[in-house]
Amino acid sequence: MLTTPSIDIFCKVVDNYGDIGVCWRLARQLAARPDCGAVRMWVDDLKSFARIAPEVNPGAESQTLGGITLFKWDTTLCELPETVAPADIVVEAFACTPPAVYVERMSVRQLWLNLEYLSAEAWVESCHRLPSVQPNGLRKFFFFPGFTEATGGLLREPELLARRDAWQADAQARLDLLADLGVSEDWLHRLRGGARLVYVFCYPQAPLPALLQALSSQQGDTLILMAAGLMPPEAWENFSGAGNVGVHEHPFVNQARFDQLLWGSDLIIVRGEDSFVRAIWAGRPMIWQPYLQDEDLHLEKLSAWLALSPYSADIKRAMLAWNQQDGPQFKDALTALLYPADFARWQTEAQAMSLQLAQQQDLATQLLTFCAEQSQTS
Ligand code: TRH
Repeated sequence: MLTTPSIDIFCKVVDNYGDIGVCWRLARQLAARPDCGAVRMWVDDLKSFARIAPEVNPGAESQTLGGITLFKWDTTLCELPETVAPADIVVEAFACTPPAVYVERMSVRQLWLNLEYLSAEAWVESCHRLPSVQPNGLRKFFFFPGFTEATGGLLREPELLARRDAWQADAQARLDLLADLGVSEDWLHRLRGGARLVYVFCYPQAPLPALLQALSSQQGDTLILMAAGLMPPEAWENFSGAGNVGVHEHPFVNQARFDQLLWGSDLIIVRGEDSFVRAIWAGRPMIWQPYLQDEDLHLEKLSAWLALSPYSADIKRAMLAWNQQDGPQFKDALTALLYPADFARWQTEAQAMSLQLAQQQDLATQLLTFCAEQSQTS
């Protein structure tokens, strides 16, 4: 029986910030638990990591952050100090495979999990928890996050929704955060007066001009907030709206602040995996753009999730148009959804989804429970 197991998490940053974003949240959630032992992380790209966690020193070979030991993972390295013994639980994120020298030191004593990408596709349920026998005879288990009882659930800290609710009830906290990120006094004034705040975290293929047109056709002001450098400047340059839409680019913030930016927005546009889940927890109207894949596989991912989501057909149509880069269709769909009664329905459906998914056990808890069960049977 495993009591307070130690945990090693391996992460290779393939692209963007989602790989490290997911691993960092998981590591912190595990390290904060009383039923968990020491947590170590091995990450190959500390520069990307430092953008979402400024406390990370990209030049250090090893460092300790909030009780978590972080090692720079040089993937060409063929040796490990003799003192490095594998932890009780070994999590490789997204099939990144720990270094061969580390795997050689593993035995049946270790529980080895491959934490997979998030998908709502039906096949995930049948693959979750499946073992795959490795060349050295060890078993590696697939661990799939997901939206249904038969999956590993979603990353969610204890009391997250209560913290979100308290923050959303505090109008000044939002204004202080925005002021801190350089939003102008003019826009702070407009937000105080009820201007809409839209957070945009998208891939460059998204039909941004259609978003700008839909928002500028509305009565009232809208401020779009997005991380600096995310879109090329041309994305905004040719837009001459009615003067009621502004764009503010903010410097990258840590994940706690990123969450608050989503909590404080009226409409959230997200992408990939981690920001997607955080937008769900924000409980506000959202549009998701899955990571683009060949042969439009991302559209299958989107459809699978939409089929599970409580959203009405018009909201689904808007999300599909955003992902198919269909500007005219997206503009019409969003414009219709911004009518007060329709937007109120969108708010209700978003709120219901976050409450419903929060009934599931969170991923970190499910992962530890699975490992405890496995250690009893092996
Ligand atoms: O950056 P992404 O596009 O990452 C993607 C996806 O994870 C995708 O599934 C994966 O296959 C691909 O990478 C390789 O989007 P995602 O998943 O939303 O991750 C972004 C992370 O960055 C998330 O943890 C939030 C964080 N973030 C901040 O902490 N501060 C910021 O200022 C911003 C803009 C993001």
